[in-house]
Amino acid sequence: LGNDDWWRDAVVYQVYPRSFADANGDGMGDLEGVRQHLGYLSRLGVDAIWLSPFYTSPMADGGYDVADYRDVDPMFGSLADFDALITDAHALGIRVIVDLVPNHSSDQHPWFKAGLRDRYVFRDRPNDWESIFGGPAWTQVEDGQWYLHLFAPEQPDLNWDNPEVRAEFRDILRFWLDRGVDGFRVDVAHGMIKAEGLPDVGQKDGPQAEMLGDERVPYFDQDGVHDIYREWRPILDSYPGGRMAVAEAWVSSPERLARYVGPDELHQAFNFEFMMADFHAKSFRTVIEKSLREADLVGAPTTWVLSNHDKPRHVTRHGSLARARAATLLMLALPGSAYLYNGEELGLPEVLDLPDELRQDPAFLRRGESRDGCRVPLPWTSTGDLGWRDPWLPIPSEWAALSAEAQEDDPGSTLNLYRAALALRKRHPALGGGTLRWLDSPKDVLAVERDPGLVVVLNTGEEPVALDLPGEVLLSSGPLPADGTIPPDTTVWIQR
Ligand code: TEU
Repeated sequence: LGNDDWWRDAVVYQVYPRSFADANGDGMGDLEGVRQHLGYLSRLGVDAIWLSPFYTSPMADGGYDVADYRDVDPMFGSLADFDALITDAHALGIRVIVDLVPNHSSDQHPWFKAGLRDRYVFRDRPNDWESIFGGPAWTQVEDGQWYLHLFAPEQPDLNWDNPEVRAEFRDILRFWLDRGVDGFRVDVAHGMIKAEGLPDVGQKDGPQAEMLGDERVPYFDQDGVHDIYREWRPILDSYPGGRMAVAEAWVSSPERLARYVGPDELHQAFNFEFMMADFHAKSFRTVIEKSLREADLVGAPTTWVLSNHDKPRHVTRHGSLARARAATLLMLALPGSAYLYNGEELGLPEVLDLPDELRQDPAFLRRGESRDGCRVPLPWTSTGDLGWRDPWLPIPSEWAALSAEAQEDDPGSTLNLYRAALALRKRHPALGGGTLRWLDSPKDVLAVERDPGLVVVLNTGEEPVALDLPGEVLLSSGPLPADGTIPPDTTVWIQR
């Protein structure tokens, strides 16, 4: 599978297993569905897949509530299905990253059910911490004690001061490494360690999770969390073939993020700045410069993300498919690795009109925010049921036109744009690697030169722009007129 540093410029495709592909026809995606679509992923050109949780789970938070860290939920298949998936993926040169959820388990985990309170955070009295999903972060049990859950009440926080918890996770890492996984996506990687004495936050305006700012809350981004990664790194390094870990850490600055990455800790951290940027040349430039600061600090390229299972899809966030395609071509030309979210290659929008009674996100019940609209199953075929029987969330009928089948042979389709971009990325050393130099450009236009010899231009303005850039257009996110101008909401890759 090539070199140990594969992750530095990899394109990683996030599979949300429940929504990707359903092999057994029960309306939920499964691991066999993923295996059956490896050909599709290989033709798309991704280097790796990241599987969101498929472990035994009551699904109170889409599987981010794990009851058994060493088994597959029957809804998704079996360990044998996992082994078959990894074998076939590796045969196609596709690496496999799994999600690790160390901050909390399910309340159906045997430890919690057996009442092993020293492995969780139990107190006689709650403090003022709020759950990320809304409401207090504490729930009372029969005898009057309270337990901490930064997320849903069904997700009790584990006590990482307990050596048994640490030993268990080292063992879980080895369990999946022994099965051949190439890496881990570490969920809530800035959680786990809470400030000594669990001090009150004290501030009462707005959900605490949005107050990250410069004053860090006492339950996130605590120094002690780095000891855990220093314990994990030698385990990863003891396996051959470049096993890696990427942190999902929502922290306040590139400097704080950089602390998670390095030769003694994790290989990468998601850089969410790009996902939070507006569709405007100036905001993209600001965010790219900020992101490159992180890369400089850690001495390794950063990561880029436009969509995931927690945020509205970028077609909807940026306001149109043309803009989404333009943002994608910008992302795929930046130095570092890119994380794609299943369905973005089809140009799927956020589903905004799901009936309330079908929504399943615990955040919806508690604070009225729902992440279900980006978790609607992927349309595979253009006819009838779009490749699903009774899907767990209804697929809009208009998505027939966006199905993988409908886009397969259409040269202008989003699917074929992603394929062309990823194929070029494999061939062109300036994409994913190399250096970046800003070029002078009119307002509303972003122009960078990527060494060697590639120029990327994005027009976020309302008028076409004429640029005097000699070279051959390698790829464009939308149709280009014959007069040599770049239309609004378009990115082009030009070979100098
Ligand atoms: O997300 C962590 C996290 O901080 C997000 O919940 C974020 O604050 C929220 O989505 C804002 O929209 C991870 C997983 O990605 C998410 O799906 C889980 O629900 C959460 O952890 C708990 O495991």
